[in-house]
Amino acid sequence: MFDDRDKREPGTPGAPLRLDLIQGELASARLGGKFHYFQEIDSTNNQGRRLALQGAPEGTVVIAEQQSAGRGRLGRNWVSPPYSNLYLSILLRPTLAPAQAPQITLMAAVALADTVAAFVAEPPAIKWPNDILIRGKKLAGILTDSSCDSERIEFVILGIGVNLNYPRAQMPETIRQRAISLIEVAGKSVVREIFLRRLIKDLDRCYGILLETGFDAIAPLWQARFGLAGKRVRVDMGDELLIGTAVGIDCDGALLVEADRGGRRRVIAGDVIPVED
Ligand code: BT5
Repeated sequence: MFDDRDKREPGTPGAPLRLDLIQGELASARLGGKFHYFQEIDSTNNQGRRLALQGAPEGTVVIAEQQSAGRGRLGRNWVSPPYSNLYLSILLRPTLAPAQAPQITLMAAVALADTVAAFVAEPPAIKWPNDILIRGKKLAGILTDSSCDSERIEFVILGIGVNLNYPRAQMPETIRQRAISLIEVAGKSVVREIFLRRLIKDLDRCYGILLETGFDAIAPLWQARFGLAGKRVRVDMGDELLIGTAVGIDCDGALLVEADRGGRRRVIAGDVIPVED
């Protein structure tokens, strides 16, 4: 059923991914040594977890043309139409303590923002903890699922969804006002294989920095791309609504907010919404 698609030139909109074009180049890297490719899957993070439990090595990539149950955080959905975007999950087995797991999300946001910046002149912004925005709209999201025991991280599934050749007109109403795709910013379609190769290399570089030098070396890179520094924010923490001014991140990746009610607060988990004054 995919015969016609398979005949399209790689890189043309709607053509299947040609992983053979990039795999050789990634063979020596920590990440991207092996790809598991699916035309459709429930969620690449779910498949990554299944492979991790079977003992797959660090750097294994699961990538799908579409997801039938793409996941965001807190049970939310990731809209995953076929053959236009990237949906991938990378299996990591970092030598980090469980409390350091959030650093993986922040490290990945730096890498993903660097990749995006290589394709468009308009600077991407990181929205804590896991969104990449352009023009204030969501271009990409990161979902990390970790498995830990009390002392160490067993594995992390680092999931990334990024809108590349996804025209606004095709987006469902639920996300059309708040989402964006690189094709709209670049004014032309993006060759997915080139984006993917660059992304894996940027992730490989940033992950190496995190493991070898530590989060102190990632934090300033993150801070430089933090779109909300000094801005008024509302943080929905589920059981509490915090209003104040975003400052940046703490040494462990927690969001720092100067609360209107006084005091500097650390946010470990929550949704950050910019507030118009
Ligand atoms: C995220 O969650 O932003 C994490 C998204 C991670 C998706 C990747 S795809 C590969 C891997 N496999 C998976 O199953 N997931 C990962 P969150 O911050 O909770 O944001 C979810 C919200 O973003 C939704 O409730 C929508 O409002 C919005 N959204 C959904 N699909 C979108 C899309 N394609 N583009 C922009 N926004 C979207």
